[in-house]
Order: sequence, then structure tokens, then C-alpha cells
Amino acid sequence: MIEVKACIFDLDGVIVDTARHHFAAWQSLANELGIPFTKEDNDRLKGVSRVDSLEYILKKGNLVLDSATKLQLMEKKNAIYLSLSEKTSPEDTMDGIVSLMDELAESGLQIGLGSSSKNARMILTKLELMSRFSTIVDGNNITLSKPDPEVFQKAAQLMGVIPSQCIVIEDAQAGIEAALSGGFHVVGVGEGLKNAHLHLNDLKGIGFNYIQENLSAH
Ligand code: B16
Ligand code: MG
Repeated sequence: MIEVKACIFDLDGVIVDTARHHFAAWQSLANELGIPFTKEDNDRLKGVSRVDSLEYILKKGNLVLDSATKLQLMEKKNAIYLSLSEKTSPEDTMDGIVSLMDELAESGLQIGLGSSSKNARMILTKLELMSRFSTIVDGNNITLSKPDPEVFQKAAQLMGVIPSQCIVIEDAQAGIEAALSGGFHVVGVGEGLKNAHLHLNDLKGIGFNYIQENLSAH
């Protein structure tokens, strides 16, 4: 059995379904710029920082813009995202998250957040989950976006654990690659993902023992 001391959760798409708000906001912006933006594009941008997401969209549309315009566009996208997320409340926490966190805490594990989002603390506050985390590392604390492992490495370091003692739960391919390259045990949640040590459709009814046993098989 692997010895696990901490669990790092991704935010968007794992704890709460704000991924659809990011999608709608980017789609609206891309639409305005006359650049097609599909679900496949969105999947590639999951876990990717705001600035890298904009660069991806501009590249797709062969659009070269100055940095002031890019800043304006990012602010616009974020304003759309914020208005879509405004009503986020504890009921929006995805099924299985609270019971899994209860179980992790009872088993003496630390809980960390590893999110690319600069809005992570605001969303966790709306979900009333802030107090459950011993460490929060988000888009404000990192220089390199997923698939770079920085966000998870920083969280592990702050919790005083090494990656091999730590599980990362992710819904994005970029996040899975980040965790793998950092040497973490990785659970992928959702469809169309590859390379995680354990793949689950969702976390509904999933307990810590189930995760630990199935990760030990890899
Ligand atoms: P923001 P995660 C990521 O959060 C989202 O998946 C991604 O779609 C978003 O572009 C990124 O955060 C930056 O978010 O614009 O709010 O700073 O999945 O890593 O929790
Ligand atoms: Mg995510």
C-alpha cells in the first residue's frame, strides 16, 4: 500500500463545475474576435492560465495584438467569468467532494489546493470550503502554468510532504501531465483523459480507501 500524507485537489472541474463558466466566457470573447472556439479547444485550455489561454486563442485566429489590448481582453473574459460565477454557493460543490474531504481529514491527511485560477480563493469562499485546506496554491502564486508541475510542487512543499506521498486529483489533461512530471500519484476525473494512475468518471461515493487501494496497483 502506498503511504499517502496529503491530497491536492484541482479546483475548476474537480471541486466545482466552474469549467463551464470558463468555457462560456472564452467562447464569448473568441466570438467577438471572430475566432471559432470549440469544446475541443476548451478541453485543451482546462488547467491552463488565463494569459496562456488567450495566447492559444489568438494563435488559432492568427491574430497579433499589443500587450495593452491583450490585458483588456483578459479583463473582459474575467468579468464575464465573474458574473457567471457570482451565484456560486455550497450547493455547487461537486458530489462526493465533501465526504471525501471529511474522510481524508479523519485519516490524518492534509488537504491542499493546486489551481491555475486567480479566482480560486474567491470561489472556495463562496463554497464555504476555505477552512478545509491546509495549503492553497493558485494562479497568483505560480509563474508556470500546468502542464508544468510548479503548482503541485509548491503545494507539497508548503505541506511538508514529498510528491510520492501525495495524491493529485485533476480533471484536465494539462493537470495530469503536470502531476505526473512532478512525481505525484494522479487520479483523473472525467472523460477523455489519459495517463493518470487511476481514472474515475466522477467522485460520487468514492472513498479514500478505494483511491489508495487502486493507486497502489500502479
Ligand atoms: P482564471 P484549475 C484553471 O483552473 C481553469 O481550468 C482554466 O480554464 C482557467 O483558464 C485557469 O484556471 C485560470 O483561471 O482566469 O480564473 O485565473 O482547473 O487549475 O483549478
Ligand atoms: Mg481543472
